[in-house]
Amino acid sequence: MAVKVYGPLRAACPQRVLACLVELGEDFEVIHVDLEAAEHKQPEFLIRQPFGQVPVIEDGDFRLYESRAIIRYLARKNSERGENLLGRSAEEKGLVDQWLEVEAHNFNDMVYTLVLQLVVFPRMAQPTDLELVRSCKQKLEKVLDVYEQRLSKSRYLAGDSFTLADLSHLPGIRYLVHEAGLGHLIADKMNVNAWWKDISGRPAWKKVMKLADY
Ligand SMILES: N[C@@H](CCC(=O)N[C@@H](CS)C(=O)NCC(=O)O)C(=O)O
Repeated sequence: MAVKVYGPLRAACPQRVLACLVELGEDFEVIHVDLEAAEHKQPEFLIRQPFGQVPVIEDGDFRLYESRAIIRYLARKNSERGENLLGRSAEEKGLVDQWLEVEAHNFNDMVYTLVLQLVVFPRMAQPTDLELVRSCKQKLEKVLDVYEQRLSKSRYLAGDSFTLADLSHLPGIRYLVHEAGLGHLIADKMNVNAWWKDISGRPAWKKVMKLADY
């Protein structure tokens, strides 16, 4: 039975889930949620996701929200077949978890603020806080210095194979590069740039981009 994914194809968190489903070769069906019409704040949607955010999945009778919890669930469920996205040894699994946490707490927080200030607010004709943008960019550069160091030692964040740790960064970096005009933050770092080219060139991500009609 196909996994139902609730969320627009063009939102970052649903894209994280879709990239994972495509990597794993699992069937899925996207159920569009119109954020502009605030469908995600309506009682019918709040039954599925009480915080009023996308994505949510339904896998048969099982319902799950929080995109990083969803990708972990999907990867565990499919660990016997398809790509191994969780790491193999205890050490590699530990590193996958470590970099997933770094993505969620060190990287994503900065990207979220920058996208809000540079992409969302201008679209809504609201002013951009340039001081906040400056300090966020500075903080993100320091975070990416750590990535540069790490990626000088291994091809992927958790070692020699592509895992959830890498996958989870795809939507955020796409926003930086293609929507916020901050591609130089990636391009200026040799190893980070090579890693981004590698992971964004994977057929699964290209398929998600095609589905989203970019
Ligand atoms: N931690 C949540 C964050 C979900 C989230 O922020 N979703 C955004 C779209 S990427 C959303 O629903 N935004 C609309 C809103 O928060 O009202 C996850 O990873 O699933």
